[in-house]
Amino acid sequence: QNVQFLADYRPYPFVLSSTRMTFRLSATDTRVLTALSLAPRHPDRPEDLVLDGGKGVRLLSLTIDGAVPDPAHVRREGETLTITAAALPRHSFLLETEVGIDPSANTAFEGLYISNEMFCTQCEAEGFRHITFYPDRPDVMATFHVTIDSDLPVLLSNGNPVGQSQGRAEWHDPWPKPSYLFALVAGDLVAVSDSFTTRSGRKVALNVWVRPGDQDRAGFAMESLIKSMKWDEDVYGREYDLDVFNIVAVDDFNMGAMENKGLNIFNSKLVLASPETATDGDYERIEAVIAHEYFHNWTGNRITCRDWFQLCLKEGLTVFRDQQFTSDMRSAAVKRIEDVQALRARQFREDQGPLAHPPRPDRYEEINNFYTATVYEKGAEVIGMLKRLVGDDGYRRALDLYFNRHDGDAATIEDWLKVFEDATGRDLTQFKRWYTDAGTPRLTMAEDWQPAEAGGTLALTFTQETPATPRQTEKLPRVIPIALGLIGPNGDEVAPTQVLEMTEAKQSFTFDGLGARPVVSVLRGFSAPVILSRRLDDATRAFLLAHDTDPFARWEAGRDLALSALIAASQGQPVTRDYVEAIGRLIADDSADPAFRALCLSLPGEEEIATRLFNQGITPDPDAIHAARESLARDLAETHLDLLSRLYTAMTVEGPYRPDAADAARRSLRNAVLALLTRIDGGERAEVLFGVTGNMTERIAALTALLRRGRGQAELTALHDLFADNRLVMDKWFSVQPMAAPPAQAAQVARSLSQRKDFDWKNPNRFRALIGGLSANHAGFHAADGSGYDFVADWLMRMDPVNPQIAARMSTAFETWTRYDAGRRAKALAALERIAAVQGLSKNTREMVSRMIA
Ligand code: B3K
Ligand code: ZN
Repeated sequence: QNVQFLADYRPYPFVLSSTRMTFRLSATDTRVLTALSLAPRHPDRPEDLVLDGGKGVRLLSLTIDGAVPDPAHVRREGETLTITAAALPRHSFLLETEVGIDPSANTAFEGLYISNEMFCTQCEAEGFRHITFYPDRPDVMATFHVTIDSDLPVLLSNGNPVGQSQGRAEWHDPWPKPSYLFALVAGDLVAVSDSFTTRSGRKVALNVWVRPGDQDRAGFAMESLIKSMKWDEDVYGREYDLDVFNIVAVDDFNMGAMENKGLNIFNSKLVLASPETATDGDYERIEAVIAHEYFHNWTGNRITCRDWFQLCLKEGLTVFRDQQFTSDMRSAAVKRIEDVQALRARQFREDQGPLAHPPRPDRYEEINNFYTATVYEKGAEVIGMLKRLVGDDGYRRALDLYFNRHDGDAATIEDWLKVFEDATGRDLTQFKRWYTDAGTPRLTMAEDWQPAEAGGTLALTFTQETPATPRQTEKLPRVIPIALGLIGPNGDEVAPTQVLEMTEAKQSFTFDGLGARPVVSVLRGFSAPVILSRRLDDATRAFLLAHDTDPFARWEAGRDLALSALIAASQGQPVTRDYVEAIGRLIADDSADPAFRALCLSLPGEEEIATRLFNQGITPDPDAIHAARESLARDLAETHLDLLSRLYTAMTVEGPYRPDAADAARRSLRNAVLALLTRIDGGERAEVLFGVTGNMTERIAALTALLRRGRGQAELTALHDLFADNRLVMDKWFSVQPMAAPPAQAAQVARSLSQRKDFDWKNPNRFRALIGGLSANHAGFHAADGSGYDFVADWLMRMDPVNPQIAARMSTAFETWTRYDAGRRAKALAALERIAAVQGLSKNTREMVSRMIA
C-alpha cells in the first residue's frame, strides 16, 4: 500500500521558480520561514497543491499572496499538507509558511539536526520535508535564497555568500536545484582554505571546515579536492560554477558524504586524516569520496534525476567517474581489481539474494533502502560496458552530448541511453536490460580445438543464463562484452585483447590459423559483471597467473587457484600444490608492482569462499571454511618462510610517512606478508611493528594479525590509551576486535564491547564499527549457536526507533541467511522474525526484513 511505482510518474502540477528561506536557529525550536513562487502548470485544469512535510514540522502560519486561506481548504494528512485548488490563484502566486522544528530531537540525522553542537542537514533523499513544507521531489527545481539568523560564528548554505553581518548570513544559489541538494551548516568551525582557478579564469575559494583542533588533519582532503577539480576539467571538460566550494566534516552522519550544491557535507572519517590516525586505505577513500562528491556537481546537480527510480543515473555515473579518477591518480590495475572485489562482495551478494533489484528499480517502499551496491557499483559497471562497446571516442561524444542536451534537466535512464544512441548510431534497446533486469548472468565458456595442417581453429561457445530474482522470473539474454586474448604455449600473447559482443543466449566465436592450441584469457579487465564458469585445471590457471598480460585476468587466475585449493580443503578433499607454488613464484618477482603482489597474496575472504561454494550448489560450512583458510595461510607461510621473511624486510618503507600509491603499495605487501608470518612466528614481528611504527596503517595491520591469533591484548590497551580522545581511531578499535576475533568468541567480544560507556551507539560510525565489525567476521556472525544473529538483531531493534536508516542498512547482514544449513537458517529466521514482530517498526527496516523473509 506504501509502494511507489516508476510507472506512476507524473510531473508536478505546479512550477516552482524560486525558494526564499529564513532560518532562525535554535536547538529546540528552530523557525523556518519559506516563500515559494509557484504557478499552476495547467491553469485551465486546476489541481490541489500537495506539499510534503514530516510529522515533526509544526505549521505556525500559512499565507497565499499575503492572505490567510480559509482553513477548510488546508488539510494536513500523514506526511503531506494539501491546499485545495479552490483556494489557489490561476496564475503565479506566493505561498509563505512559517514552521517550527526541533533539531535537538532529531536522532535520525535526516533533515536539520545537531552534531557536537553544530547544526547541519542531510536532505537526500527525502530529508527536506523534515525542515519545511515543500514539493520534496527531485524534478522540482528552484533557485534558493537563504538567510540564517544565529549567533554561531560560521553560517553556511548553498551557492555564493551575498551578505554577512553579526548574527546573520545570506546565501544565494543561482543554479536551480531540487530540495535534496539543499544544505545548511552553523557552528563553531575553522577552515583550511585554498583556492582554485578554473580554466576559464574563475577564482574559486575552497574551504574544508572542521572543528577547532582538527585543522592539521584536513590538508589531504583539500589536496584531493584540488586534484578532482583539475581532473574533471581535463578529462570531462567540466568546470566548477560558483565562487566558493565548501566542505564540512561532521561526526554524526548516516553515510559517507553528500554532494549538496557548493556545500558538501562529509562524515568526518572521510575528511580527517593524519599518518598517526588514518590508514592508507582511509587516505585512498578520502581522495575517492572527495572526488565523487565533487564530480556530482555535474553528474547529479547540474543534471539531476527526474525521480528516485533514476538514482543510478547520477550514482552509477559518478562512481564510474571516481573510479576513473582513482585509476589515473594511482594504479589502474590495482584499482580495477579492488573494484571487482568490492563488486563481488557486495553487489553480487545482493544480486543473488532476496534483496536483488535492477540498477533502475521500478518499485520501492523506502527509497533510502535503494542506495545500494546495485545502484552504485553495478550502475558504474554498466557504464564501463557501454564505454567498452562504443569505444573511448564514442563515450566522449556521448558524454559531451549528455552535458549539452541535459544541463539543467531532471533526466532519466532513457535520456542517458539516447545520447549514446544519437552520438554513436548504436541501438541500445537490448543493452537497456542491464538497467531494468536484476540478477547476475552466469556465463559459461566451452572450447573446441581443431588442429589442422595449416593452422588450428579454436571455437569458443558461450552460453548465458540469469537466474530468477524477486518478481522477475523471465530473463532475456543481455549484451555481454567479452574481452579476451589468446596466449601461446610458450607464454607469449598470440592474439591481443579484443571485445566479443555476445547478444544471444548461446553464441560461438572462432579463431583460425592458430599454430598451436592457445590458452584463452577471458573476461579481461572484468569486461562484464557476470559469473564466468569454464573448465580449467589448476596447472592452466597457474600458467595464466604467470603469463597473462592483463593484470585483472592474471590476478583472477591466482584467485581461482586459491579458491580451488580452499574449496577442496573445506570439503576435506586433497589440495594440489599449484597455488602455493605459483604464488611463491609471483611474489618473488620484484619487477611486479608490490600492490599487485599484495592482492595476489591475500587469500580470498571467508564470505567469498562461502559464495563460491554456494554457487557450486554446496551449502557452506562457516567453521570448515575458516579452518581451511587458516590452514592454507599457514601452509603458505611455512612453504615460503624465507622468501616472506626477506620480503618483510625488503618492503620496509623508509623516511616519513607519505600516503601516495607507491609507499602504500609497499606497506600493503609488507602487511600481507605479516598476516601470514604471524601465523607461525608467535606474533613476534607484529608485536615489534606495533611498538615501533608511527602510522595507523601498520598499527592496525599488526593488531589485526595478533587478534586473529588470539593475542594483542596489550596492543589493544596501548591503542586505547593513545587515542581515547580520537573518535575515528576509537571506531577502528571497536571494529577490529569483533572482526578479527576467533569466530567462537566473536559475538561475546562484541557483546562486552557494547556494554562499555564509550560505546556511543547513537553515533552511526560507532554503531557500524561494532555491529558491522561482527557481521564482517563470517564464521563469527554465522556462529552455529545463533549468538551472532541474536546480538545483531538485538541492536537493530534498539537502533530502529532512533535511526531507522542505519538499522535498515545494517540489517543486510542477514541477506545471505538462506544459503546456510537448516540449523543456522532456523536461528537466522527466528532473529528476523523477532525484528519483524516489533510494534511500530520503521518503514525502512520493515521493508528490508520483509523482503529478506519473503
Ligand atoms: N548522494 C549521497 C547519498 C545519499 C544517501 C541518502 N540515504 C552521497 C553520494 O552518493 O554521493
Ligand atoms: Zn554519489
